[in-house]
Amino acid sequence: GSADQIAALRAKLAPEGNVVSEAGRRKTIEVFGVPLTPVQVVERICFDVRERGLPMLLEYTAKLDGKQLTASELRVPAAELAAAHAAADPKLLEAVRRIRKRILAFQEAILHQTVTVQTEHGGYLTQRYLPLRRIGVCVPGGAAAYPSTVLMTVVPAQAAGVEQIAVVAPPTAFGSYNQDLLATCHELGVAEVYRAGGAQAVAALAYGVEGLERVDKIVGPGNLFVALAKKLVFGEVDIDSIAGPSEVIVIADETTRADFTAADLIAQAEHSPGSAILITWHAPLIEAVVAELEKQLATLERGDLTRPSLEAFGALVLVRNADEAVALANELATEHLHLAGPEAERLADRIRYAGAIFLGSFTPVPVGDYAAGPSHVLPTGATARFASGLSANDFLRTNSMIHFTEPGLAAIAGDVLTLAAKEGLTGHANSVAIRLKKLIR
Ligand code: HSO
Ligand code: ZN
Repeated sequence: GSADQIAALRAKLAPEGNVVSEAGRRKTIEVFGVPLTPVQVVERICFDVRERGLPMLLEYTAKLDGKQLTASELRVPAAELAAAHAAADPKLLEAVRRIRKRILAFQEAILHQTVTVQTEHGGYLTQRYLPLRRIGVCVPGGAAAYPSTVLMTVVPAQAAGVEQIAVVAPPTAFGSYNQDLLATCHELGVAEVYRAGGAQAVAALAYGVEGLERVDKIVGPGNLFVALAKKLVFGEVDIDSIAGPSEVIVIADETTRADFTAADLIAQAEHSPGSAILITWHAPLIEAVVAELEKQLATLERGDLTRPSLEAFGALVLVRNADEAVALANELATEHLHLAGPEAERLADRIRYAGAIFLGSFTPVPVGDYAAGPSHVLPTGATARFASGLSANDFLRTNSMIHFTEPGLAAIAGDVLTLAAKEGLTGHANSVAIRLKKLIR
């Protein structure tokens, strides 16, 4: 591919609404009666919530989400969570329980372990991992309800040992009024669910408002406003990486079934927006996939949402060979990379940049979206260059611990004194030297 072709594909992976998209950032909106960029809007919302707390959170919820809530309606009552759980489809709850176990098993297995290195003369150095105390999870409520996002954020946090988890979801039918979402929270032991979304919810989590204690870290996906607000509050709280619209690249070969691949592209586009790119060196596959897409879209329930998403953010790319496919995939650093052919493992060895890699014909992305174990909160918009998917380790922080014995100090003192002298910090030098005198007999 030429540089132009790569740029065109990259644009498909960073549609408007993605925080890394220039177009999305520049477009102005009139929330406050004057045209402002999304960044300016978010700055104002965060400032207001920080300065004036709960009344502003409720005001923005009314203004932007169209839902007038009273102070006591911000938090979903315990009885309502319990009722949603009691009324839930038993099949949902059974699935949630089984999936929770799978996620927990994987997330616990990958947890960083405290490391101690013994040093000379009986000293030691330790890197100790401790869970965060209190986190906030953003669950989106736009184009669909996402109980799976609750699983994929809350369970890794629980695996890490986080004590308090506050979930925020917009006050919509797909958000915090969604009964499956509430039932899933209850099943996972999440007792704090708040009816708030967008930048105002992020600000409330970051700064705290009456009835919602501030958190130490905010995770979870969201629209442009959520993403920009997370960026803004970062530093006063931690955040996870900033995820935009979902994406997949499928690399397929002559053995790949066109109906499988079409279904995989549709599954991603269904997020609407969601980008879906097929890369192959087998030209007939492209024709076959086009035909399959038409066939499957015709019978698909969400076809009206999926078709425009495919048209805007989909692409079928013919390359010369597997090497070119790998190079292009690395260039695009996509959220999901599905290596559909029998050579998946060999190709995966050469993939450096991707959020999650799906290997083989029987590992469609939805398995990872819903049930496998690694979190589905993954870096999008080519941020896989530097960002990683969410995991239990993101809910840990460390203390280093340093212990020296008297002879250990004597052994290292010379180096400390040399640097202290170079920096002109005689107090530092003295704090070591004063201990040394005792040793010098
Ligand atoms: N593909 C989304 C996750 C998701 N899919 C939730 C279905 N529900 C981001 O990885
Ligand atoms: Zn998905």
